[in-house]
Amino acid sequence: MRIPALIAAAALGLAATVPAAPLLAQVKLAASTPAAGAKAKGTKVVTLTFSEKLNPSDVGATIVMTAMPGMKDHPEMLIRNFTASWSADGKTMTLTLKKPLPAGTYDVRWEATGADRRATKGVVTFTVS
Ligand SMILES: [Cu+2]
Repeated sequence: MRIPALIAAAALGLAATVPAAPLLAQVKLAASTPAAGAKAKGTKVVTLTFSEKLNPSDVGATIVMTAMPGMKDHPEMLIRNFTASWSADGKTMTLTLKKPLPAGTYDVRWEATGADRRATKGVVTFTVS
């Protein structure tokens, strides 16, 4: 009796309170290396695995150093020396650094537009010693 219930709710102006199962789920980060909160060592590769196949041109990622041992008030420092590549299944983006990341705290900030055409963003924070 799902349809009559929806019609009744709409008639009462309550359609927004009816939980609707979206046909397309919003893109999510399924996994990363290093993982969020990880204490890593000698990191030269960062991977982001998404919940669905993505078009590489719909995804952006930056690596930002936010803290460094022994340095107070470290300004955000954009790490640029990496190249991005994609897995054959279109779900995993790999950022390969030219040199391992120096000791410090990093944010990997990503933004992706999935099949539902909604942009989602997120951040993975980890520490390198
Ligand atoms: Cu730094």
